[in-house]
Amino acid sequence: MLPNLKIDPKELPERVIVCGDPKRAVRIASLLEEHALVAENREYHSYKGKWNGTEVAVVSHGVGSPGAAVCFEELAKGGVKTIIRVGTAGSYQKEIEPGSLVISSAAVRQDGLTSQLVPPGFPALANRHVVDALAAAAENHNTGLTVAEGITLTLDVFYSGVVEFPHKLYQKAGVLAVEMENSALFVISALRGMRAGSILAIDGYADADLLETYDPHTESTQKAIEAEARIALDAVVAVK
Ligand code: R1X
Repeated sequence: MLPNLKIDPKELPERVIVCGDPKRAVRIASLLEEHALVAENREYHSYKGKWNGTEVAVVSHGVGSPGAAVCFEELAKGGVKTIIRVGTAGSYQKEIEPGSLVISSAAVRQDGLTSQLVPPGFPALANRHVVDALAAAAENHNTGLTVAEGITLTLDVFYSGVVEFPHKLYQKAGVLAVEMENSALFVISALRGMRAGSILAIDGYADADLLETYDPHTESTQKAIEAEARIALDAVVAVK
């Protein structure tokens, strides 16, 4: 039994969608044929079903890299081979407006967790086949939403304190968006021989004062989340 996910590895398909929010997991799972709850423990809620005839699980990982890492490690231990994260993120670039989608090709490791797993220069890379599958699925869906692909940044801080994070530097370097779990997913996948990717719905601007402005419940963000879920499901079953 996987202790935190509370799943018998025999229940786990090799292809998994992960997302932070347990409620989003049930929403995504409800799109699957023959969907059923597999387990619920802490923030880790797991469902499975079929997408175009292929078995897929949907598992929530909660907010932040350390908790999410527990989920990713146990998925690896359970024999999972392909993971796509369906997440949300704040944009770094004006033209990537709320309601857009971002496919992450790599993550800047500004989290605390991965430096306790691997040395500083170790890259956090998405798997190129997964990135390609996400890009192809996004094109097929023809949602009319802006879809960007490139480097994202993983940060532990959501609401800032008194230390100023150098957002401008990363914006200038062309980083597209900021979220809190991709680097954990990409590093752990590299260490454990899994293929991982991530698609993100933009729910605001990362350098804004989030305590004043953050609202992920708008219609445009919800529409982007619905679109990214379907794109990720197509990609997770398509990836060779
Ligand atoms: O990755 C970030 C985190 O899981 C994006 O949104 C969540 C915080 O609201």
